[in-house]
Amino acid sequence: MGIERTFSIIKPDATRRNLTGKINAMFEDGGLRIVAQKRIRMTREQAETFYGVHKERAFFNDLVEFMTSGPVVVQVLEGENAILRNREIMGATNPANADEGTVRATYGESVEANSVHGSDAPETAAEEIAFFFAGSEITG
Ligand code: RTP
Ligand code: MG
Repeated sequence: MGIERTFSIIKPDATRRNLTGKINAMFEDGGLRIVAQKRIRMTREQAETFYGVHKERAFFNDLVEFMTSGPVVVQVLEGENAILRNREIMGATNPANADEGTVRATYGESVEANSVHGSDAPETAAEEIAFFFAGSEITG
């Protein structure tokens, strides 16, 4: 518990539909503060490394293709219990199973094009933040 930071990505399906502001409002209304943010085009190498834990999965190549198909917004979100809070705001991986009012239920198109990523634990949050941001780019 306490104030935590988590890593978030607004995925290409959402940037394509110009939903960055609407999704950020859901994070902010949910009690999270955006303490770092940049819009980038992920390289294939970055996507493969970032999702390395899934490299044996059948969906890996499609996922890398999708995550490099358009711009993404990488972010650091800060707040009370931010990792779990963000996962509540996002909803279940598959938008069909996500609770009403969550980002994925509202905007997700499919299990792959599910609009957002959020870290799942303190260790992965720290790794994912460091993968995309220098300490000097984050201000609380
Ligand atoms: P995330 O890491 O993005 O927050 O999502 P998650 O923990 O809810 O889902 P995870 O199992 O870690 O999967 C990572 C991302 O891979 C895509 N995916 N596609 N085609 C499929 O069956 C499938 N399953 C997962 C999704 O974009 C998911 O967020
Ligand atoms: Mg995951």
